[in-house]
Amino acid sequence: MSTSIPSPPGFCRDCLTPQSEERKRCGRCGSPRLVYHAELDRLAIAHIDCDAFYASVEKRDDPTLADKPVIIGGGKRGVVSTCCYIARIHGVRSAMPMFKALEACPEAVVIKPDMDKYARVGRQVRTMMQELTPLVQPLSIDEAFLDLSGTELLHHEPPARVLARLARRIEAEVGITVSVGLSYCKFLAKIASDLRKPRGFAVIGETEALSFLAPRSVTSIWGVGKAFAAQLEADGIRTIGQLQTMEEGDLMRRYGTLGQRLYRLSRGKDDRRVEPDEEARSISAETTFDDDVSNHDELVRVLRRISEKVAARLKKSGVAGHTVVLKLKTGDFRQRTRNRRLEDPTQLADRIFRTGVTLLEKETGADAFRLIGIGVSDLTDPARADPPDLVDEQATRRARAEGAMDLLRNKFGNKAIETGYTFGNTRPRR
Ligand code: DCP
Ligand code: MG
Repeated sequence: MSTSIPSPPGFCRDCLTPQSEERKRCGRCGSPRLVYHAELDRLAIAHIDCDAFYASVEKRDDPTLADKPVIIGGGKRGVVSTCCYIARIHGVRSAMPMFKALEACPEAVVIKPDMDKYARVGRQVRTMMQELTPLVQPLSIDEAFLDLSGTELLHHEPPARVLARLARRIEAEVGITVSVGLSYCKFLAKIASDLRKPRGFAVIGETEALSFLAPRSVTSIWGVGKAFAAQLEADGIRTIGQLQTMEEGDLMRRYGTLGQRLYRLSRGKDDRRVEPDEEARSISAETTFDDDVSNHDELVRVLRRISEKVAARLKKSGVAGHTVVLKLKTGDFRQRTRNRRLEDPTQLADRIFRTGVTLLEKETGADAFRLIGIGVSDLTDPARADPPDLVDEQATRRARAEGAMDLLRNKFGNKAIETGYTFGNTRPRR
């Protein structure tokens, strides 16, 4: 009697041939790049992240760099933006001071970043993703979530193979490599894409979610930053496995809504949807500083100015926005966005600004920012925007004042009226 266990579904990432049994090399092309997973044909949430993004683009454009350690960075900030995987073997890392990086790897070739070029390449990759599903949510210049649920009829193959095909296409047509994480939720897809970099393809199914997460640090959980991790550590909690043994009520009593997130994510429960690119359906303005800014008052002043810009654009385009989005970039290029949905849609600088300040309040502390932006999304008809506030009469008065200022601006131009916040602000703007 045969006792062999049926092989899980699998295919070759190079020639895409399905593999009928589990083996080390592809039966057709001999490649060792095979993926197998019992849930392979069911999983549809992916996270894709380009490998050593800026460095890969530079290597693509100068083939003599192929086998050399390459560092992208320098300029005014004097830190490493990224480096290729050869430089990483020598210990070079993102955000490291350049002099340290060169101590670790003196033979490295250092290249100044060319942001316009990387943005172009990032867009090219994003367009290829959007050809597969409208549900593409970019997280940064080089990474995005994709939801491929229900696309099998369209593509005539399961998401896993669609993704492998995409990775192959990006290599062939863009000339850089990506890593893919495939799972049933965003949280695990994002962790998966980082597991086998570069040129990786990692799958995390529902069956192994708990055991996969158990030994990992709580810092893998989305929303657990340094400060919160230190608080958890002080409470004796280091691993996700420890969280898995705790009651939801207990975690919520200790850590509030974050506690609920810990409870759910530690068990691999994450029902956040992949939200397609909001940028196209929002109006925003931002400012990049020459030197990073941590001063709260300074940030508030800039926020006022850019809120006014956004309001002016809303009014000009004849739309109102329902959700205010604050965007911050830290000195090391990490981006944070914070949203708040308003009770009613707005066109008013004052409402956008005040909501922005509330969101900003939670983010400032020791951090210094290189960019601040504010915008509104969920754009709608302005007919229902900004009803008089029966509770806060001040707000109604401010709204009326803003209307009067708009009239004056239309008559005498933008510079004619400045509010207390923007008056006399001489910071460089972009
Ligand atoms: N970046 C930066 N400064 C940082 C981190 C990143 O300027 N501290 C830039 C350069 C990276 C790009 O953002 O190329 C994408 O960031 P990733 O974290 O995805 O890093 P890489 O793509 O470079 O490498 P990996 O293969 O680890 O994804
Ligand atoms: Mg990357």
